[in-house]
Amino acid sequence: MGLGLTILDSLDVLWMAGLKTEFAQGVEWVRSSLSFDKARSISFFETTIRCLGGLLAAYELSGEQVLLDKSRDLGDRLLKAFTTPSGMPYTTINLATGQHSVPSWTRGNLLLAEVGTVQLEFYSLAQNAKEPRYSGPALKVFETLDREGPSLDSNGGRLWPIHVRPDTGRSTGNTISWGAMGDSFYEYLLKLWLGTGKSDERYKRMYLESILGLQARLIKEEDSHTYVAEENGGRAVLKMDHLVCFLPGTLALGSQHIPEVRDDHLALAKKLMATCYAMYSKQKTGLAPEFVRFAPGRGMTVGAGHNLLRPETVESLFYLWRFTKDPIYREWGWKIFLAFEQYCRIDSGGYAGLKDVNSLSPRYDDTMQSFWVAETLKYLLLLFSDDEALDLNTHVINTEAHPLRSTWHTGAA
Ligand code: DMJ
Repeated sequence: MGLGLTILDSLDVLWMAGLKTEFAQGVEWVRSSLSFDKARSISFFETTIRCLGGLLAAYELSGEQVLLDKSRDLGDRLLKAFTTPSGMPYTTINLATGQHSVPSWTRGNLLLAEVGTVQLEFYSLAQNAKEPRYSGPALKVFETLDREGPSLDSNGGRLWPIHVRPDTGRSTGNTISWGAMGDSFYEYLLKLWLGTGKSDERYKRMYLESILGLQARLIKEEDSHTYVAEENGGRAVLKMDHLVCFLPGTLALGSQHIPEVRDDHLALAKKLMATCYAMYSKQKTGLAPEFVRFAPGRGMTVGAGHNLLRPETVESLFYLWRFTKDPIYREWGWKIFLAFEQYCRIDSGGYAGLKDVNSLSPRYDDTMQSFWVAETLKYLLLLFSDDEALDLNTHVINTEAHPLRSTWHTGAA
């Protein structure tokens, strides 16, 4: 995106890993070379979760003023995206000119995960900058999704379609997914409740409605694997993206804060965690494909065999380890780490994604996604660190693994 993305996404993990020299080099680059005055169209969502989230987390850890100054500059530019008639943010934004658009491939629709996964970052910016104007538009998106979203199912559950109308903010179509295009909206229902110091019960209610909807309509069993299906046109689609593997971690986190669902949600988290690990252990390289299918009598099969170095399974292993202290979660994480080392590490430096997780002579995709450092390596570091490495009572971790302070209303440090 022309924004030093990997540097911004990596600052906080450098700090947390004790790599203070490299952290200082990154901050120096931000001070001397980072400019958001770039006349090109970029993703509003990706820039918010990776760049704004990365800068804010690094600021909170280090207190380096330039990181907050750059966050404000970026926030001011990103705010110009919240100008659809409904107040939902546009999909792309030009940080230099403020021009925005909705891409044609979504048939004029916005995507649930993109409009519903920027709230923690803007809320954090508002709190750190002491300027409430930064959070208003993003928080209003959740009000609109609540008001204009689907009605409750008979069991009190509620699942939001992945498409949203920019003119009204209304949910449209009947594709439901907790993987691509839906995933992190559900994650932020819980995390926004926690991140805002549990100050707005609306987010908790929406989160619990979504889990009831999930349990009634999408949770399936095949060959002893409990998994999360998708829905299209009212019919179940028996596939699961690796992206869904954030969910065991989110369920486990929620179970610590909502006593009435504690046992139920933790039990579901453990079952889904085992399925996510099986997505790795069943492949020749020990690395998971992008998605799997489930068919009666055939069990779990590969849907798309590439691996982009994604973090979701190690993310959930970290939460499950933190809350249960069952050593199996560290054992699984260690096996995944060794498989990444064996098959994705490049001799000349860095790591690359794989084109086929069942080929033992690696074919690389020649790309090291910034979330490999920001998320996958950070969650592995946290999985094998003592609890003091990150206090989950005072922080909530954004969808790009950037820890943000969550105690604004309780007064705790
Ligand atoms: C990351 O950018 C975030 O975790 C996002 O929520 C989902 N996709 C990638 C990682 O897979």
